[in-house]
Amino acid sequence: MSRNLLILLLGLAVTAAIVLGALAWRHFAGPAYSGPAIVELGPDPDAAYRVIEAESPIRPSSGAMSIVAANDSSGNQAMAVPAETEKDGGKADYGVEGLEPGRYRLWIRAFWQDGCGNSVGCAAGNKQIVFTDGIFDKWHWLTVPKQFDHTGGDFTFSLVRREDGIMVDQILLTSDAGFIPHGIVPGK
Ligand SMILES: [Ca+2]
Repeated sequence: MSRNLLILLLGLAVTAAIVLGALAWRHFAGPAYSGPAIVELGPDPDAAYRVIEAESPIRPSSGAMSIVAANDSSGNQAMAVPAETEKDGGKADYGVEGLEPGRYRLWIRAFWQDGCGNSVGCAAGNKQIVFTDGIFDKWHWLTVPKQFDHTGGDFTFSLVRREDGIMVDQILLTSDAGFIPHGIVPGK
């Protein structure tokens, strides 16, 4: 083997190690979040996709709704109503700046403890919807059939306590009606 070929092969090996190392770091480190994390993503260039970390409300949450450490969640944190909390009420407020006009669908990545802890309300203006389903003890995305129209500009909404024993990791607002999120939605 010639000396030049050896140097070339060594160079390729070092480059591959650096690339693989960077990919592994990205995979394990996950997206870096600081403050209210609102990111853009999605396959449809004409649609809006906004992701909010549930543990990043625009003001401190109230009542029994509080930020908790959570395995397998984005940022390792979630907004929760801890099981058997003795606190009353519970609300967390969120805001998205400059949301594009359109018809939107709201998704949440939730973890329900059981059939007595499997719902959370979401209020925007004078409207309220309820997220609930029968998938327990695992993170999953869920939505509601109803979409809403936004005329453009800032959009604010709240998660509202209904039951205890629930956690919400991420919230997704999208004007892509057919988009179905899976797993942790990446930031950038
Ligand atoms: Ca989170």
